[in-house]
Amino acid sequence: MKQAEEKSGSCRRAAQTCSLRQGQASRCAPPGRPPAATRKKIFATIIVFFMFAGLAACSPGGNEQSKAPVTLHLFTWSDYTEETVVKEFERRFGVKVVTDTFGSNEELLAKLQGGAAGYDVVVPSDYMVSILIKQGLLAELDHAKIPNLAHVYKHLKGLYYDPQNAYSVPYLWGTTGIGYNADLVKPPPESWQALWDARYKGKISLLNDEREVFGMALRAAGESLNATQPAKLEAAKARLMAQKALVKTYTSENYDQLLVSGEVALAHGWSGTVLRAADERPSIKYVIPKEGGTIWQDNLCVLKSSAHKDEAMAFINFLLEPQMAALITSKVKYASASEEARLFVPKEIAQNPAIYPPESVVARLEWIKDVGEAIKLYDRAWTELKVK
Ligand code: N2P
Repeated sequence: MKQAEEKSGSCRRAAQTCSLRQGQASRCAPPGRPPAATRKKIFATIIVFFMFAGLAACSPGGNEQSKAPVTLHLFTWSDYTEETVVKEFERRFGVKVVTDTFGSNEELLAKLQGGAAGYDVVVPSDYMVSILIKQGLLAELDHAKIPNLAHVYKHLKGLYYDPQNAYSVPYLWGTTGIGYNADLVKPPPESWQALWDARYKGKISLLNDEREVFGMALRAAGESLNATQPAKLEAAKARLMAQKALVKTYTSENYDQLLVSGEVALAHGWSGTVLRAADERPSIKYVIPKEGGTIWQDNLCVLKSSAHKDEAMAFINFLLEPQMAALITSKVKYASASEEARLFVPKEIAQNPAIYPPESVVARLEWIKDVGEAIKLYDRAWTELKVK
């Protein structure tokens, strides 16, 4: 991307230089040169030549201008894209972006394993990056093409799931907690136990996400959300089964609207989505229960099967441009991995502890990890929970 930008910068510079030279040439033609009219023709030819060469260099495919314009397919979380940023990328690079969305990491994985063809850029969370790497689905990144990686917070790079960031670039991060309507829920919830409070029967939603839901039930019982012992998972399942009669719906995609409309009083959900609901209805609040919950980071990755890896990396680099990253964070209300971006977001966001939680809160949180073979226990328990 940087390359393309440099190209477009030099295109502008080339055009300026050409016109400057043209002016100088006609003013200071030394004796013995061809007559003015001929010189003009030569200059015109040179200028036209450079204009075409410049246009070719400015096109995203560089010297491949004869090919049809590239379309990049982005597969990302719902409500995760800021349209103006995508439009700006399309304008600047002449690449079209088509976006498709998913609601959970498992949905992303299932689609990719099912052979979903044609996606270029995907946005898995931490533990899913390690699974996709293991499955050989991700392309190695060329860091020279993603210079904006330099703006990413040091402590968000090199995490357990991709220690060299060879396959993933940190994008947005956040937490999982409870969104609640303070007009309906009194006193304000402090514990995950609020999601088992029979007074809110039929007014509770949970994420439609097996690791998040089991993680929540495990943390509520003081366990790690990465527990692998069958007895612990059985116990978590029993608690979730008992809770089921209170749950209106398992959804990761419209609980903000359910909170706003008042159909739901308590929603197990992700920080930014709840905060967006709070913008629409100020009685909506976000809390991370005292037992702690998930901290997660979503990442930009290129699929090994992508036919447009250069454009994909250009896009990733673009999303990490501090001003672009700031626009995204301002809209989606998830913290940008870019340290620079925080300088460009409004103060109410940069200093909002629900978006950028302080160290003391982060200390209570846990990352979801790839549990290896134990995922089969989770899958089975989740299926049982959803069908019964
Ligand atoms: C919001 C997506 C949040 C991503 N729609 C959670 N990893």
